[in-house]
Amino acid sequence: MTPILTAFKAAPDRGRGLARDMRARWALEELGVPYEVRLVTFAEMKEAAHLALQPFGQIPTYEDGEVVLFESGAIVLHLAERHEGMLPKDAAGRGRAISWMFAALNTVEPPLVEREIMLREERDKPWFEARAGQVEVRARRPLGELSRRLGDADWLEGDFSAGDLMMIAVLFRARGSGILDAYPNLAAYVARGQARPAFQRAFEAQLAVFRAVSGEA
Ligand code: GTB
Repeated sequence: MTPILTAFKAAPDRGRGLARDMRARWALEELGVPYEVRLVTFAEMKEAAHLALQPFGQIPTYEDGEVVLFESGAIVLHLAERHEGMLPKDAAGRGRAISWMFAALNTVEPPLVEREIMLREERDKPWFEARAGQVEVRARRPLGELSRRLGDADWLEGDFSAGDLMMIAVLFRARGSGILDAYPNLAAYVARGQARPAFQRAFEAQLAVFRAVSGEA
C-alpha cells in the first residue's frame, strides 16, 4: 500500500514550500518512499473525516495501513525509523539526531513562528513596538546558539540526518523574512539542504499542486 500524505489544496504560501507537508515530502523523497497526496480544503480540514486523522484540523497527516499519524515531527521520525538513511545506526548517534529534531520543533520553531505571526498580524496594534523587540530577541537567541554550534560544519552531527532535515525545514520557512542574514552559516546550511535532490523533488511536487489548482504558471 502506498502511504498517503495530506496537504493544502489551496496553498496559502502559493507553492513556496512553507507549509509543513514539505518536511514530510522531503523525508519521503530522501528515503525513496513512494507516496500519494490527498489535497484538502480549509473546510475539509475541519470536517469529521479529517479531524479523525488530525485532531486540530491541520495538515499534514500520514496514513499507511494501520499507521495513522499527525504532527510533522512524528511523521518524519516514523519514516526515519522505518527506512534506512536518515538516522545513524548506533544508539548514541540516533539519539543526537532525534534531539536535533526536537530542538528544531520545540526550541527553534516556536519563537520564529511567533515572530512571523506578530509581523503579519500585529503591526497596527498599539503594543507592537513594545512587543516587537522582545519577540525579536526570543527568535534570535536560539539562532545565535545554533549558528555557533554548527560553525563551519556541513551538518549538525557529521552526516546529514533527520535532525538536519527538520532544522533546515524550520529555518527555510523563516529565511524569507531576512532573519538569517545575520547568520551566514545558517543561510548556507539552508542552501545546502535546498540543494539536495530530494528537497528539490519535494519542492517541485508541492509547487506543481499549487500550479495545477491555481492555474498559474
Ligand atoms: N504542529 C503541527 C505539525 O507540525 O504538523 C502544525 C501543523 C500546522 O500548523 N499545519 C498548518 C495548517 O494546517 C499548515 S503548516 N493550518 C491550517 C489551520 O490550522 O487551520 C503552517 C503554515 C501555513 C501557511 C504558511 N504560509 O502561508 O506561508 C506557512 C505555514
